[in-house]
Amino acid sequence: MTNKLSTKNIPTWCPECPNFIILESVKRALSKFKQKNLCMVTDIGCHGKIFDYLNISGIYGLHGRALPTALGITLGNPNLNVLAFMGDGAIYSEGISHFIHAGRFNPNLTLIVHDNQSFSLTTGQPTPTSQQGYKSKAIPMGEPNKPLNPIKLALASGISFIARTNAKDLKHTAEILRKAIKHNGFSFVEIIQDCLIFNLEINNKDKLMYKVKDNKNKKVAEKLADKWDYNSKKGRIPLGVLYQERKPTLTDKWPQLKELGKKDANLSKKQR
Ligand SMILES: Cc1ncc(C[n+]2csc(CCOP(=O)(O)OP(=O)(O)O)c2C)c(N)n1
Ligand code: SF4
Repeated sequence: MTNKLSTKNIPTWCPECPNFIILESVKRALSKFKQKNLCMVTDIGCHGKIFDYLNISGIYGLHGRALPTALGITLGNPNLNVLAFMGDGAIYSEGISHFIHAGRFNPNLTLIVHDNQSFSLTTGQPTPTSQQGYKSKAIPMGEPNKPLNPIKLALASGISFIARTNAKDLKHTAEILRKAIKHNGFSFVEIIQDCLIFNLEINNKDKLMYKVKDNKNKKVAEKLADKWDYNSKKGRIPLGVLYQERKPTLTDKWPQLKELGKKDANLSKKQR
């Protein structure tokens, strides 16, 4: 799709990498929002290259730190729609504490995780969502630990919008991203993104995937989170809005931020 959200940069992702489809899903989701109110922070990794191909303002962050950077932007201007793009290595390893606290603080921003169960840019080291036994040149004896289930951690951390999609399903990912950005509070979208070069063994789980209706029941969400353990190609993988609740946001909790929001802070008259 060539539109105002595209740049002239030529993508350097591997041919047919599902990151291309994620880029198109994001553009489709963002087409409904005012471009001047959008802002992104990307992490370091293959996913982070999206910074070069998406024509919105932003910062190319430090590895594992895109989320606190996005939170800082939200503090400066609560009226922006801020998106943080991170890899599973970045958020569930280096950035794990930020994930938990973002759930507690509930800032009004969206975290998009490209989960390929591998540190792909740096040639396939295991991340916290890699399956037990995963072998790469970095870990020839195989990963000894079981993977983290980020959906369960998100629920335990109080994240108020939790969704999962399949990168290969452009339309569904765009629809869920739109809902995530509209959500008032912290929204987390985990996108299953096969890497075509590293950790191939866990790829192609499409047959296990099924879509659920938007869910607001915590007990149901806990059951949905348990359906797949990130460790094997067994079980079923629910996609969609796995949990959503309305609870006070960071802005609701701090009167100073509310005031800043009213003033349309940091936007010049021309931009408004
Ligand atoms: C603090 C820090 N640790 C490690 C690195 C090296 N590093 C850069 S990108 C990367 C891998 C990124 O993997 P992931 O976040 O899963 O994204 P992907 O490449 O799979 O999209 C690593 C380990 C770094 N730049 N900074
Ligand atoms: S290494 Fe994997 S994630 Fe990175 S661009 Fe290539 S296929 Fe995509």
